[in-house]
Amino acid sequence: MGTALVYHEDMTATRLLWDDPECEIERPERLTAALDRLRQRGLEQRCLRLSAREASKEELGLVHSPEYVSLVRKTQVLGEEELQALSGQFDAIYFHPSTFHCARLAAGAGLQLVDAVLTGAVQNGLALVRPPGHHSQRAAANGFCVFNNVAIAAAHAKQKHGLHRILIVDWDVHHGQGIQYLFEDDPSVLYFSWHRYEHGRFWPFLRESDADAVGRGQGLGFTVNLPWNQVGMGNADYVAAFLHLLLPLAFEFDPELVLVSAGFDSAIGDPEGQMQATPECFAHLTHLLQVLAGGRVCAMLEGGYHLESLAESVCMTVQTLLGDPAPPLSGLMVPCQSALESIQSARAAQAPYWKSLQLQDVTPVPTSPSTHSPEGRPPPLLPGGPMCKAAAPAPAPSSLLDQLCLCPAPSVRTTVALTAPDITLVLPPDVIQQEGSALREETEAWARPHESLAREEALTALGKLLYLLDGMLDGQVNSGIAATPASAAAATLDVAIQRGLSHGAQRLLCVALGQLDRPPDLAHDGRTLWLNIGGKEAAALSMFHVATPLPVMTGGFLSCILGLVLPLAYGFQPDLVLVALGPGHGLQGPHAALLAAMLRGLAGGRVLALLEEDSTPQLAGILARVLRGEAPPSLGPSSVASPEDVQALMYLRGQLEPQWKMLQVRLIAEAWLCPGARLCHRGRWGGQGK
Ligand code: X5A
Ligand code: ZN
Repeated sequence: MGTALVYHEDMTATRLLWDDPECEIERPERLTAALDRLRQRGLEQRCLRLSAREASKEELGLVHSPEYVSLVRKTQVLGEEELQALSGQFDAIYFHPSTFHCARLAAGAGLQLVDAVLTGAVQNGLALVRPPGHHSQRAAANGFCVFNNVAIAAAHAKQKHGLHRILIVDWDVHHGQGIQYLFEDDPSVLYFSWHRYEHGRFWPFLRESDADAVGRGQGLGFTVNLPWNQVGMGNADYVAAFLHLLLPLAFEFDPELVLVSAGFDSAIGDPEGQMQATPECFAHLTHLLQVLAGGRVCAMLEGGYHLESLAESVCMTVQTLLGDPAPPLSGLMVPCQSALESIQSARAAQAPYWKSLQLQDVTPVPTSPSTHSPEGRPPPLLPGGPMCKAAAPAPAPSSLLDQLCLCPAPSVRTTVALTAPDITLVLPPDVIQQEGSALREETEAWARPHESLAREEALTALGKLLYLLDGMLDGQVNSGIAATPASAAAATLDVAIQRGLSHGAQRLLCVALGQLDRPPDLAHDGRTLWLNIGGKEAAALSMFHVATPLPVMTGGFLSCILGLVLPLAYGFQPDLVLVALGPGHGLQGPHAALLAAMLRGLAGGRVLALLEEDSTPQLAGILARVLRGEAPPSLGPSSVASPEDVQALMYLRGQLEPQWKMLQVRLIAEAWLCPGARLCHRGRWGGQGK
């Protein structure tokens, strides 16, 4: 449905006129660097370009006092000395004669973006603005911010569009205390912010930036602070924060709109943040937010002071808003201890207000397994005991992924290879229905060991699947859907795995729903992570062979995805994902769509969905749409997880978290669990940063 890019050249006018080492980083080149890079990448051209308008006095008045607005208006006619004197009355602020005009454009850009999204003109968008907004308060400029662009947009969405639930995600590295103050007693705005905090020793040095500030009155639980107490937080820390803190609350909140205070000073290289997250991480953060609110995501620029890192991160965000798959994340996916402490304390502070956090944190983790491996003894998690390195698969990226980085969007995003013809009716226009099939002899050779593939129907379906898979592995097609007769599902999946592994996939994630057993001849070499959802009981037969029952309630399904499937998937870093809806999978369309949409964040979006031939065209259609980048339908208010669902998750987490660190949400005496623990961590404090 399209992505808006809202901008106006006039916003490059405001600049620092005197010497001030604190403020000099907020300069016009921030906007031009970002925009130039968007053009270079051909991304700007793919967006609906909107020219920013000025916000009106009334619109500014949605969050600011009339006195403050007229004070800022008067700066237009002040001389340099007066400007400097007035600036000195605020913390980390400079005024310029153009500041009022720029700040009104910045706020107006946000309003235009929200209007474009809420009227359905576009699906999502980014407003490239300065000055930034999230520190500014009802009657105060602060931290380079004059008018609170995101807060004004939220108030406008409530007032003019009648929205009742707005999520604000502030991924800037500073605490947007301005937004917090403006909505702290308002349950219709859920404000999430992570920020460099260092136990209060980092700007703006506020007690109320800590995790125990959770809102007040009616707004209790609608302010979520995640303070980072060390610098150097990276991709694993950010993704873990989303999976284990933000997203459970966000799904429970069920927003109608997501606003992002998109500051990129939380990215690597930034002098303010001193963090380590790479630009691709912002593709993943964006992607993870796009499953909310039917994909209505409005991002507005806040900070970001390292021009190169800023420009790249902006490109990643826009590219993802446009629906391109996120590039794979680099680096070891192991959150650091300090990040886990922060996430855990924020979860504890929020638990009284959110059902999705409650059961999980109070249920004791069973020490002895409630299920047993076929041999009747506790499942051996790993041959040879705890293996810290296991979370770090082969360091060499596959050559396929290298190619993928050079050419991020294959010309054909999604192919559908179905034997049932009625699917065409529900396909979006740019989804290609595949005609081709693998060579007959080749197909027969793959089918030979499997009795269930002997039938003509099964063989035909297999030929199409193999052709599709080859297209994906060659990089011609990004994702696809294939169908198979129900009786041949297991064998077809087995062949798909073997073919994937022998044709270039280094690590293959297989998410099998329903009654599908791990192929018996599949090598235990750590190249395949087998995850069965729909098993009779929760069991971790090895760190690469996990089964869990299909959760009955939506709440349980969400915690299974966020608390188990995605942490395992992000930890494993596959370069190919197979999702199979096998016999008796019992998955509803919206649940299947959500799972597929979220798995698309892995492997550069290289996801093949395998359906049973008699699946409804609706199911195939909804999967085709999410695989090509459309937002999944929102699930609506989520029910709680059943005690059994929670039990299964807790059990698996207990079994697997020593090996799969992305699962971790509690603090464990790590040295005790895993004697080599120190080796698990990157030399994260050794390189850049402090
Ligand atoms: C928007 C933003 C930072 C202010 C830092 C002052 N402001 N030391 O990133
Ligand atoms: Zn910032």
